[in-house]
Amino acid sequence: MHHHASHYAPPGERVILLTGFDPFGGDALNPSWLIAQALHGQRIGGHRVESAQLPTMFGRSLHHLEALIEAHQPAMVVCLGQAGGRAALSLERVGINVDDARIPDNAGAQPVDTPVVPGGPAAYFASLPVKAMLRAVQRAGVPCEVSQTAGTFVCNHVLYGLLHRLATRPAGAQGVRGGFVHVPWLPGQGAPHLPLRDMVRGLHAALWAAVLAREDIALGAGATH
Ligand code: PCA
Repeated sequence: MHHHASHYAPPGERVILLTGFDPFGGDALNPSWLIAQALHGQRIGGHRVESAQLPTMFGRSLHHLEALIEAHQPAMVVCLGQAGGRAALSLERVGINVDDARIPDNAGAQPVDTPVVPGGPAAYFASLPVKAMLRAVQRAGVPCEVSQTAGTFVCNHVLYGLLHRLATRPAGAQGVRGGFVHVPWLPGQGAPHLPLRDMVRGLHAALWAAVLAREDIALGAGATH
């Protein structure tokens, strides 16, 4: 009996769900999706990476993510997004309960000061060990930082919605960790930028650290302003 590798998941194999977005705001590509694609099927610390694309749309992005979580029952969810203007892989610490779009999303929606989840708490902290991930990525020689804001566009929308969903799951489905990593432009999109291979290597190191570190480490990575 033969199983094609991509169709054969050993029973109990744990999944890291890794998402990227489609291009938005006039860009021809989105590095977040190229990185997710490059890591699809990789085995990291006993987990298998399952990659998927989210639409850069308020609402639809989150519904799609929820369907992916139902389908794959991941042990960990890491969403990636492009952050033009940033120079390093940005490990997001927090998602906030507000949509405030400076540009329209890919469906033309441009909400201003509406909640992601009406009546939800103001914010959720990412449940990934961001400091352990930071150290691992920096040791791999890839620029990395902890970020205190994921903005108020679709990426923050997805981060907040993900964390709300993980925090309010029924008992028995707890313990799934989730978070978000913003990535710089690729060469050719603008400056600053990082090569795709460096971003893929950095993300690999970050996922490895996230799987291995049950507890986060104490490592100063705050911002003065
Ligand atoms: N970046 C946008 C949305 C999609 C993406 O890749 C953001 O930072 O909100």
